[in-house]
Amino acid sequence: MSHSQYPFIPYHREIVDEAKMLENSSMFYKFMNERRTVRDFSDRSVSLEVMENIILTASTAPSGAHKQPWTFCLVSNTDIKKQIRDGAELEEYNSYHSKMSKEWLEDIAPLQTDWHKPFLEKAPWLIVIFKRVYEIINEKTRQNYYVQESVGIATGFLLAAIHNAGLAALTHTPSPMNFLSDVLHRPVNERPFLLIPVGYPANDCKVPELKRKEKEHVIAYY
Ligand code: IYR
Repeated sequence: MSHSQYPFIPYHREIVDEAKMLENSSMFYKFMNERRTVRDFSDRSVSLEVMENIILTASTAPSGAHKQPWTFCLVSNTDIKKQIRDGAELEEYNSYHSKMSKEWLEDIAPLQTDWHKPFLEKAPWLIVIFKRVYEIINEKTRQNYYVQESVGIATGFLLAAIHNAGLAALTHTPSPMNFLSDVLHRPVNERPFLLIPVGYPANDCKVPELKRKEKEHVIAYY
């Protein structure tokens, strides 16, 4: 059976000896373990080129049928950032005052968050991730696959790339997020997935003292 219309190309990874592999994996773990979610940003600028590299890295993520079902809206415009802040604060005010359960509020108490979201104007960039639930090609719809998984993986790559660049981010989920589609005039096949402010942490930035689970609690061995 010939698949010549779907060409394959050779793929190799450089063989890394076991000692080096152990060192690389341990160093990468330590590096990623330094990543923290930040809510206190500096207004110091970050170049567009850096942001584009970060997004291109995210877009290398695997996706169902290689559809890359994502759009990363990159916002620096102060007017649009204000509209996003206003929309988010309206939703968050309602969440904190009536929608979130007592248990939920208890669970996030250590993060000391509230409905005020000044970082949405302070951070130099907002990345608004949209998942593309289907494609529109020549006015016809075409399916995408495992969209939630694909966009989740791409977001993980994005957060790693932001950390690697020496920057910080917040994975923010004002709920509901429909206002983002309106503010950014997104097409009907896209749904908001996450709102991610990116920048330098403020000089006096503090983060909650959190512990991460030990390996016994995250790995089940068979
Ligand atoms: N979305 C709200 C509340 C919130 C919810 C969870 I779950 C968190 O981990 C943190 C916050 C907010 O962003 O304030």
